[in-house]
Amino acid sequence: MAEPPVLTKSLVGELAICGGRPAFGAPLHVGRPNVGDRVRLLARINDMLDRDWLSNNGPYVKEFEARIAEKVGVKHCVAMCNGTIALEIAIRAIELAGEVIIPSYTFVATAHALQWQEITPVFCDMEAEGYNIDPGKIERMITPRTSGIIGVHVWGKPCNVDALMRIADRNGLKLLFDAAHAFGCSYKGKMVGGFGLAEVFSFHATKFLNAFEGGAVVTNDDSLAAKMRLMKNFGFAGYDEVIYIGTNGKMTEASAAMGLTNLESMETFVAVNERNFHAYERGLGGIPGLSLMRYDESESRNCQYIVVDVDEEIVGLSRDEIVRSLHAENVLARRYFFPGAHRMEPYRSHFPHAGLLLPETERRAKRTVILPTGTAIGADEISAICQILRVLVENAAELRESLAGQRVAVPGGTRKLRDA
Ligand code: T4K
Repeated sequence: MAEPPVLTKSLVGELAICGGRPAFGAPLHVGRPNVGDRVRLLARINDMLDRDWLSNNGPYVKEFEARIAEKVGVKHCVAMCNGTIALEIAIRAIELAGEVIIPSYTFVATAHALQWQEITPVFCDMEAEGYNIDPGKIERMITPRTSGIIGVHVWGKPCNVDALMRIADRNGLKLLFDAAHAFGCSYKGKMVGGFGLAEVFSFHATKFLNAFEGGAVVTNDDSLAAKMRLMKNFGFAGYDEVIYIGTNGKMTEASAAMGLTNLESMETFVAVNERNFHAYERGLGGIPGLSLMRYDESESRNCQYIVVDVDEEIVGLSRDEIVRSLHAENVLARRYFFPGAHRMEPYRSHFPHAGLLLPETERRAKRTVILPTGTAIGADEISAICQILRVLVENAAELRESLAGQRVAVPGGTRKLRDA
């Protein structure tokens, strides 16, 4: 019979990385999907099957678009098959070209959506306090080839929209937002979705609102919305009439059914995420060197991410030593967005020295750890995770010594754990 997990640990020797039994019998993932009422979902799927209409702008997609536009307070929502294609289509529709300034501290899809269309992403550094692009560093990145800026609302905390709008206006640049994390969040009381020329949501399985896979571009611009509707459907304006270059960016009816069902549970998802956030706040309280990212309580927020900054000098362990220790316990914490898009291909080869201009990004990428939350976990799991972190930090010196001797597998052999 499998040995039971060990939820309470107080000694270094009990830690799984030191040979103890893992705290959890099954992996705790970051990004477990939030799923609403299954009965409602299956009823919708049955209706869809009865209707024999599975894709191509079906009734659920139209309803989903209307609901999203209404929630966000914009004129148009154009639903797509995922957030990356939605970004690509938005970038093409607003006619970005040449170079576009983006943060490097983002999921690599923001950069790829540009590079895929042979537009060069120019990486700008992030704020010292916070996780978004630093408006004060944008203008020095502008060249005669710059056509726009893509702001990313990282972790659902809106970037400094006012400053970005001023910079875009002053320099004649187009402004788009990657709002993949920020559905349900507001900036100065106005819902994210209504800023810039357009904003792009992701409804991937791991996102606050999921549609299995899915995405959308929201905008108040009528002609832009019409153009994107053509683009996501091969450019078809009628049965045999193609009037534009397009691709296949359509959302399926099954995805829209999932999205609609989850929209109905949005308040529950926020409440669960907030409850989890407060459980982490209590559990991590007083652990020196670990700081939990806070959400602005005067704004709408989805609290979808538990983001912890690890100050190695205070903690006595690096972020990576902490992540490895958590993984040994079956807590699959993530190092988003390590190592920064500028250190991924093809950007690493294109701009080998980009890191020199991105000191805050390089710093943050080494210090940030994302912990599990969402409807898949509860107070007991969070309390156990925090207790493990407390044992790690309180015994950092002893643990480091014990880890120093351990070797781990790396491509091409093994290395000392600390250097891997
Ligand atoms: N812009 C930004 C700022 C983004 O963060 C993203 C996506 C995009 C654009 C592009 O939007 P999409 O094209 O994806 O709609 C994950 C997600 O796949 C990705 O959507 C997300 N950002 C990114 C931050 O995280 P990976 O490569 O880390 O995925 P993966 O497979 O490691 O899964 C993440 C975790 O979720 C795992 O711990 C397992 C868990 N998981 C995942 C799925 C799919 C589940 O428990 N169940 C599931 O069904 O990128």
